[in-house]
Amino acid sequence: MEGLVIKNTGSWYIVRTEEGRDYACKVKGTFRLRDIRSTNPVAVGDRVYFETDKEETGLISDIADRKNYIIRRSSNLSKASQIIAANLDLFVPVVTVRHPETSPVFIDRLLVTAEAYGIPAVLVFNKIDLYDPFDLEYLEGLETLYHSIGYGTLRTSSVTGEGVDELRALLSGKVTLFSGNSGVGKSTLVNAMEGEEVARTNDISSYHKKGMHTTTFSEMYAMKNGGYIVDTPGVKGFGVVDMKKDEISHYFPEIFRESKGCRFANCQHINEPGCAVKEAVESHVISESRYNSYLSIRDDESESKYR
Ligand SMILES: Nc1nc2c(ncn2[C@@H]2O[C@H](COP(=O)(O)OP(=O)(O)O)[C@@H](O)[C@H]2O)c(=O)[nH]1
Ligand SMILES: [Mg+2]
Ligand SMILES: [Zn+2]
Repeated sequence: MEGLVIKNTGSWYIVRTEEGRDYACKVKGTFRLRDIRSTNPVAVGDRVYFETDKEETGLISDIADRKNYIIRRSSNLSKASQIIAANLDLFVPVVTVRHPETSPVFIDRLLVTAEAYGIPAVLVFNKIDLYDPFDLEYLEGLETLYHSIGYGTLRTSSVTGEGVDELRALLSGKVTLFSGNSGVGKSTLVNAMEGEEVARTNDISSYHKKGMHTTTFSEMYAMKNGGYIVDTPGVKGFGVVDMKKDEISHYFPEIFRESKGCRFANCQHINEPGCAVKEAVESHVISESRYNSYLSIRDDESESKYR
């Protein structure tokens, strides 16, 4: 049998078949993942083959080739990584200008991740019902900046419903990863799009469990009009495993574009002579904020700040 992994409970994978039947599956003992050291060989979004002799349970025997997958380092101690999701069509950083403020470097960190995996990204600015005139002015600046680089953006509010229909239409028929700081309203947005509570939110009662995540494993929500949303639990950010320091500039499209004018082919755009990127920052062709994110992500790549 064949199906799509829609949930990982830690001990079981929930696999949904084409007909919409769910099977709780385990991974066959002999099965080995070939290409990656991972704490979870199977991830949500994986298309798997499984054997079943019972009504509702099965054994996964193979995974179809993935078109992409997103990983997170499991801990500082181990080099193993956790696959968050596979076969994504769209990456949606959900960010907020306020309550809480998402830092520009974190926004860029998420976009760099999308670029590194080659997944199209659309930035969602959420909770816009809470923004005062100053926040809205700041937001306009951000929108202009990200549009100029080539990213689409959307304003949303689960309270007023603004942007919710547009977002639902954008996601229709796709497997989309929602990512962003905890508390920005990802789960509430999923519920707003679906018109019912499908994703658990961080409401008042769960604030008692300080530091604990509502869920530990990734889960995909099947949307009514087709498509799935992966709502990553408590993901503060994830390192792009194996992203080399001198590759980071490739994931800032505007920096990459300007870097072709640098005197040295291996220019890192720090303080080399004839650096076209630094010139572009000085003439405001590249934003200072983006350039600072570039430097910051470069510095952090060997550290653990974002994990
Ligand atoms: N004012 C306002 N509050 C929101 C909005 N979306 C979510 N919230 C609140 O923000 C908190 C965190 O939401 P949640 O969906 O759990 O965030 P998540 O951690 O990103 O999944 C909850 O108290 C929500 O009620 C919004 O659009 N406007
Ligand atoms: Mg949530
Ligand atoms: Zn340069």
